[in-house]
Amino acid sequence: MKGILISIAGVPRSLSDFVPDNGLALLASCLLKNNVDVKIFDFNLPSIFDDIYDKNVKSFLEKFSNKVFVDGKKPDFFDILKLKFVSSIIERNKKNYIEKLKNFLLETIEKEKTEFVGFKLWAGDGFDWSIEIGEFLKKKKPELKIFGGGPQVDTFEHLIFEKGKFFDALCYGEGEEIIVELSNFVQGKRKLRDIPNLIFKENGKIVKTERKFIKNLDELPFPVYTSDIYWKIYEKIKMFVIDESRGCENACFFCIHPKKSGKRKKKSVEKLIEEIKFSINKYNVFLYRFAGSSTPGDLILEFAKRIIDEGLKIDYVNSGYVNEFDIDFKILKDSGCGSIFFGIESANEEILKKGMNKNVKKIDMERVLKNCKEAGIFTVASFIYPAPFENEETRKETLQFLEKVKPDSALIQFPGIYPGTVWFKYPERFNFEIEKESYPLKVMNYKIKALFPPRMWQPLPYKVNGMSFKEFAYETEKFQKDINKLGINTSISNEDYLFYKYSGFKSTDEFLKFNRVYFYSGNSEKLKEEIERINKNSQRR
Ligand code: B12
Repeated sequence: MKGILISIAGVPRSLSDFVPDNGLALLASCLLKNNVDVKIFDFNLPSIFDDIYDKNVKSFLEKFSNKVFVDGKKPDFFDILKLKFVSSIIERNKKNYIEKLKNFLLETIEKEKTEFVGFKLWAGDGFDWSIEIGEFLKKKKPELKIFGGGPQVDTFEHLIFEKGKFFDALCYGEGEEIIVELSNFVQGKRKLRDIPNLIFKENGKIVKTERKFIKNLDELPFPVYTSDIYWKIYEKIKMFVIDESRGCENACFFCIHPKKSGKRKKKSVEKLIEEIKFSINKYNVFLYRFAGSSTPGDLILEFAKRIIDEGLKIDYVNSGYVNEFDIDFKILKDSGCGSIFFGIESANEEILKKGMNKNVKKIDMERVLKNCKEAGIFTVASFIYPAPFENEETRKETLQFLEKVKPDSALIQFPGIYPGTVWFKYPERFNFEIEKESYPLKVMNYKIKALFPPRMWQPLPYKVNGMSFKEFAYETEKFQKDINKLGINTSISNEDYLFYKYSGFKSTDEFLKFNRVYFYSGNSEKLKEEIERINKNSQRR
């Protein structure tokens, strides 16, 4: 029995796109344990730029991005005209690239006699490309079973069938047991109706089977990243994502997690240490990013103590919820914790409570962020701006908070409304105006126009505090600029910090500037060199 797992996320936009996909590596591991021969095709690689950005495109974008990002000059009228022209060439090249992927996958499937394909579905370009390729494969090989799973299914569920009718089944929630059952289905040993976490069509009607959660994360096998299974793993960054916890108790109104992963579960520290040791010995990997959207504070502290006791020399980053992080950050720092991402969202307690369901006190946020920074951990605070109920006063309050706390980086996003969240369910409660019926289908394949600033993207069809997309995206941009004026960076995430640490760049500013140029102009050579440096430097211990 042979299967392949595929991830296509579109044109890479940041170094984190080059981190190996732990989700697919875990599914592959489950399949291997059940004697299914599997391969992972993760097309999120620097070399993708060579297919999509041809020589002329690269050369114009390099000049343009050096002018704008390095020299800090404003683009003129002719630059914008040329940018529009280049953008249309890129769109044409993307079409050719999809054709290339189709043929490559079809040849592989025919040569290997593959019986099923599983797509991990992402948003944006990656979603459209996966649908187009899946449709093509099904047409050429009707007997081939095609499944879909991943974050996009958790958000849009059965609506995915509106764009991709060819899927034999979609998997929502956790997929470890499901992918094995699906391979049994392909062999005729199981019926779809008897497999949990599925959405499929029967006689034209949508069927959703019962939800099942993994009970004990310790029982999961380790993800598999060997080069015989994971295609072109050598082009990826040597950083592993460690699935230390799933689910979250906090139920923030904007977050999909209460729906995706249910109640919180944690891996034991014992198992985590075993996984780290295994990754060092087998793969020579020393950089880690925890997967949990909020890593439990008690778990990370226990983990840190064990890392120190065992004398393991690693670097890792994680995310945290303020109320759980009144902990001794020095221990974390000594164990190799390089950076923590805190979802702060706003400094105004009423916005937090009424708009986000976050019962966090400003005084606690200040203390935790300050303690984290003082321990020498690169402290990232993320904000949603403009938030529901935002006004001049609350804007000022968040700016003053930032001035006082001075995190190492403050990431600012406008409110994103995901189907399946409380924000989407009751928009009127949060000052959002949204056409609920048509919204999910409109945003399912929403594309970020990477070459242009957000205000020039296709407008998202909702209003925030009475403002249209153009208006609120402009507010976000202005807020970012005001934060920059405080001397605070607004672009570096927690994992970026580790990439920076080992990238060889002299300052975070330099790291940002050059990476902006590389990604903007599709400079795959420079990206590959940078990845090599990160991989080499992070192993020198
Ligand atoms: C770690 C992480 C990453 C890692 C690893 C990828 C991963 N595992 O998803 C890295 C750093 C590579 C990454 C990158 C990106 N990420 Co990310 N990432 C996360 C994060 C924080 C945790 C994911 C995780 O490890 N989950 C645990 C693993 C085991 O779950 P999983 O991968 O989803 O797979 C399980 C199921 O989904 C299912 N499944 C998945 N695929 C399939 C396929 C089949 C056939 C079946 C049956 C089942 C199945 O089974 C798996 C096992 O249970 C989540 C937020 C969160 N806390 O969930 C965001 C998140 C998944 N990322 C997100 C985004 C947007 C991105 C980027 C596009 C960021 C960017 N550059 O803009 C990139 C692109 C990805 C790429 N491949 O290049 C979004 C996805 C939104 C969407 N609808 O697409 C999320 C939800 C965050 C958010 N709210 O914005 N990410």
